[in-house]
Amino acid sequence: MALAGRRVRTGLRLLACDEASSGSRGPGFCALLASLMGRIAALVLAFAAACAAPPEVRNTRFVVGGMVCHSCEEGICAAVRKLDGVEACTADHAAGAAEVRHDPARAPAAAIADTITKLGYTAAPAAAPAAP
Ligand SMILES: [Cu+2]
Repeated sequence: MALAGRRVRTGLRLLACDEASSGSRGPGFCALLASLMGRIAALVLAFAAACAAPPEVRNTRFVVGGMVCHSCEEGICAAVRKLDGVEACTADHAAGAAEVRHDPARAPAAAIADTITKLGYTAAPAAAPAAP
């Protein structure tokens, strides 16, 4: 039978529609399938939009040990600012801290701490994150 051959060739989706037209699944099945496909497409688009959304930039405070003068602050921030995803850096040797404005997706706090540590200081994100 021609219909059987068509089912084999065209695959699942048409098979479902053929069954719908014969009444075994009700007339709304194809419409339901189309609406489901539409929803999946909308979901994919929403996901793509989320990926293209502006990065979530935030401030992270680091406890930095070993800074003794102003040029320590400068050296640390010069290195940290070179990281992709870092927007700003301030360091305070008296407070033993650095404040970094960064996109955690591109410049995670761990990578920033690592950069500071490689310069010979100790560094760790402060326990309580600073307000964005
Ligand atoms: Cu110094």
